[in-house]
Amino acid sequence: MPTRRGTTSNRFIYNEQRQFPEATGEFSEILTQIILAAKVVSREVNRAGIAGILGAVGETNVQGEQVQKLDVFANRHFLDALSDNCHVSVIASEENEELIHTDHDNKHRPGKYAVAIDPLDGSSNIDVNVSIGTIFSIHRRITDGQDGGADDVLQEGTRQLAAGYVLYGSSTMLVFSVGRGVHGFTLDPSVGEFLLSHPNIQMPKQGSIYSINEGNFPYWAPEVREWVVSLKGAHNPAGKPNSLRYIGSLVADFHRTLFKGGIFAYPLDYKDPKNPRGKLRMLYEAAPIAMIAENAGGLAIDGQRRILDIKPKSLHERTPLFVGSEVDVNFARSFQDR
Ligand code: AHM
Ligand code: MG
Repeated sequence: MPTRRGTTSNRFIYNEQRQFPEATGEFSEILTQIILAAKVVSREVNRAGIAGILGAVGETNVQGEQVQKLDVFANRHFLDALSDNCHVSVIASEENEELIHTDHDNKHRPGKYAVAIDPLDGSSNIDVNVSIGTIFSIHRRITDGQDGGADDVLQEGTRQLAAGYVLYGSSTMLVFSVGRGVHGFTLDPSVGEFLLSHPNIQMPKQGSIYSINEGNFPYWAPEVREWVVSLKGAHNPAGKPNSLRYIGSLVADFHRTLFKGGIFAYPLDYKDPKNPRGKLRMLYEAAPIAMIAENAGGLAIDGQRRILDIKPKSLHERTPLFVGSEVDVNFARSFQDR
């Protein structure tokens, strides 16, 4: 597989596809559509910094256009891009309560794939110019017949064909895996392409950074509190107080963890009436991030169980998540077993 830096994401996907002579190109087309929408969303996220000039959300801006919320904009663009492609049958989006059926005009040729997507994650950071992201996951359909159904997305994470995210940060980056390695591409706005910048990403086996919303400390179970306290002392894998870094955007916090090692966690806030089952969603947050983590040599658990082994029961199911370097995730797990 060519991993020459500077290869465009589309060329890379095409080269990957050529490894499978039976591939029809349909799956590659879905990835290409996601990438196209990501470029449009990236442009809009960058423009949002001058929102004051362009007009406030809900108003008409100086060009006479209605100003949309960025998450609504992103949802529309990703859904359009995926529906424009007759290979996707159903989509689960964080922005839509119900499953979306894309196939209604394509009854003669039902799509073979199901997509779960969080079009713009990190909602608390959208309006303040802090990094946000898109997370996606692709499954092969398992239901028969013309229309897809919820079962097509409600599959274990181990069955994901591809997963990835786009980070809208100081640069826009695309990181994805189709099962063989994890690769990172950086958007070069001058040519409008994602270029391979980080081939075969490997997460460090161990780090010394933890990332968690520690304001939730009073809501955590005793073993989670004990674990976090130990990270501030010397009795942990790093043998010294770990550094705390928390942005509050899963994509950004995970991206740092992927490169620098350590752990990101959103535990069960079992005493919090807002999030009694954890905050993050299995289908379009935890499972795709877990696939990237594992394919880069890391781990992802819900405290005890491997995230990728869990079969979700509903579209917006929530889960606790501990993801990161192997040593650090196993250290967190050891507290659950006490
Ligand atoms: P969102 O889907 O409403 O944006 O919520 C998900 C985000 C994640 O990106 C992030 O890890 C987490 O919520 C932060 O939550 P909190 O603000 O409770 O720390
Ligand atoms: Mg989200």
